[in-house]
Amino acid sequence: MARLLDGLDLPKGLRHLTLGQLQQVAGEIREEIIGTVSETGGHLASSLGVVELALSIHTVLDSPNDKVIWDVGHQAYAHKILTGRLSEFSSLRQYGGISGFPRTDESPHDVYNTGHSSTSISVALGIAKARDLRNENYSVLAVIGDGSLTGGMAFEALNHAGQLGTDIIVVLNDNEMSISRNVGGLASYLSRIRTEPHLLRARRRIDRIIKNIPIIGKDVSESVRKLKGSLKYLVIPSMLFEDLGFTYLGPLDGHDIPLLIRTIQQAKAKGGPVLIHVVTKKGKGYPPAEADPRAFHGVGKFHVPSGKMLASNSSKSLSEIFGEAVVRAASKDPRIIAITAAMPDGTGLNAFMKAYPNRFFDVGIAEQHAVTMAGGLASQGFIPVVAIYSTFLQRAYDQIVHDIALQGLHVVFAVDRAGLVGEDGPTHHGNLDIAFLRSIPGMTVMAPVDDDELVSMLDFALNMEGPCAFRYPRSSAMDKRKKRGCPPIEYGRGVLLEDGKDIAIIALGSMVYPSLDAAAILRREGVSAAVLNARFAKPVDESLILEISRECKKVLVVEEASVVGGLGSEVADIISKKAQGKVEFAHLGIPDDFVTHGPREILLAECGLSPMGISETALRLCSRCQALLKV
Ligand SMILES: Cc1ncc(C[n+]2csc(CCOP(=O)(O)OP(=O)(O)O)c2C)c(N)n1
Repeated sequence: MARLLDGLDLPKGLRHLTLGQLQQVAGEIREEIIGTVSETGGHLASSLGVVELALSIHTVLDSPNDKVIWDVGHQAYAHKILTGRLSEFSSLRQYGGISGFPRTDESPHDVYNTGHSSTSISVALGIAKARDLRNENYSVLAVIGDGSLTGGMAFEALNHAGQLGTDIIVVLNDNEMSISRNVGGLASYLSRIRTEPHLLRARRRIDRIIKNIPIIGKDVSESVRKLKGSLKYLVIPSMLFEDLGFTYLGPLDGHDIPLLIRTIQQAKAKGGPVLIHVVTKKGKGYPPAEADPRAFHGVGKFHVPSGKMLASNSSKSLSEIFGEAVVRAASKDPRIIAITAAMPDGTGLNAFMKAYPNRFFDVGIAEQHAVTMAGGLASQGFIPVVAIYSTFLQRAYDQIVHDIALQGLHVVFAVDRAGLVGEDGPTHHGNLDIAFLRSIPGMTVMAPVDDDELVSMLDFALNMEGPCAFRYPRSSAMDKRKKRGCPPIEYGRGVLLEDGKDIAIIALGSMVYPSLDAAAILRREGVSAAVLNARFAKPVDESLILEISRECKKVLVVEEASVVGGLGSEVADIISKKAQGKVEFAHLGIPDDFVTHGPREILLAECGLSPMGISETALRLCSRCQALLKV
């Protein structure tokens, strides 16, 4: 049977559909999302949960004249399909295909790039204010999940929006989940609203009655204030959003299309800041995802009929190896605490959560708070291990500087997903951590080459003083055949893995094994390359670097991090100051640009960070020197 979806002029065509047809389109979108994501991987459960919501928004609003902002943007697949990207949808997250997140360069319906959480209300407020300043007339609507609402920025924006009174609509998509179950007082608050909506209605009635009491003199008004206070805080869940200046509509069934359409229309007509609280089921319409939304939050390829993941690699990830190592360390040292910002599974800290629930903290999507709380714990003699993805640690930069490093506090940062993450693309690549961490006084920065070295670096970090970070990429544990043993970590010292006389390759972390492979290629070309595992991006092993630089006369630094401010900058600095004129230098890293999405191997190769790319750069450096010698 032909799909209704294929013949529609989207999004405008939605306005002419009957309820039955809208429901049919919802079913077709779900099938499209499930079919595509089973092949491409992606954020399945979150996207399935908002199909009716996306349909209703695009039925009422006139995008792109009206502006719709999706917080994080991982749930925007239905929005993409509904805004003219059905025919490209099968290329989701593929190299050269459409992005898994809203991208302004992909469609005028994506009004803002997102990927990190809790930004949507600030963006919406900015756009709404721009509209008001120009006396324009359109609606601005932000969709934010209950998980993303735990991020501080969301509260900062709510606080400001309530004060400004600007026309904006915030849709709170409450599915009780972040990636794992949502945490904190806000989650309990939303749960009370969900389970006791009659209390909210009663509260509104009482508020109306109080408003209508004629107020004669100060005493009456004082008793009314007291009455309101006691009712508000003792009988009925406090209405946080209304108290902040929003009109609150809800809670409503986020899969009921007519109700959603009516409510969005009401919100538009009402004006001012309006918050619509919708309750949705994460994974809706695909039983395996409904049953286990946590596993289906972000998935690789899977078998649609059974929901079974088609894992390409069964070996443990570096995150799991890290998680197990922290548990082992914690069994010997009661001072060790583990902290995650809403990523217990992704960081491997779920093992710690089970083993030591009292010493484990999931703070919600609140990286800044995670870091400063770790500072508080460290100031009292505990040893916090804060595991955060490189890209999300960007958010807590001031906290690392001001709340940790400035006081020399011993906090260990496990920086996961460092370097190029692959299909999630530029919002998620972790290419800046080396640069931003290296520039902080007193900070130690390491990068392991494999799982053994990761475990050794964790132990080393736990036993040193002051702030310390080690960063590792998204990848499975290294190929066992490549294991070379792991000599003990010494502060600020690298390890010479292979001797050579023509060129020295100084490699960091994930680039050490590709550099060894490059050295093998070079050997076949008659070039003898030394390979140094730098281990430390700060402090660097200056004496060893100078020694092999002087010996080889050519130095190539290779790192999976931005070329701006990376290890290469430091090595170039050392060479220029201390071996001037005698050593030729080249640097391979992630270029000073935002790298697109696609398989990690392709992206790395594009940056020249493959064995072939490294050997080619090394050969160029060698032949450049030859040419120079001949002149
Ligand atoms: C600053 C930041 N930290 C962490 C993440 C990783 N992350 C992506 S989605 C997500 C959960 C979002 O939960 P919610 O907003 O409730 O959306 P849902 O997936 O439940 O629809 C998290 C923690 C992120 N995108 N940004």
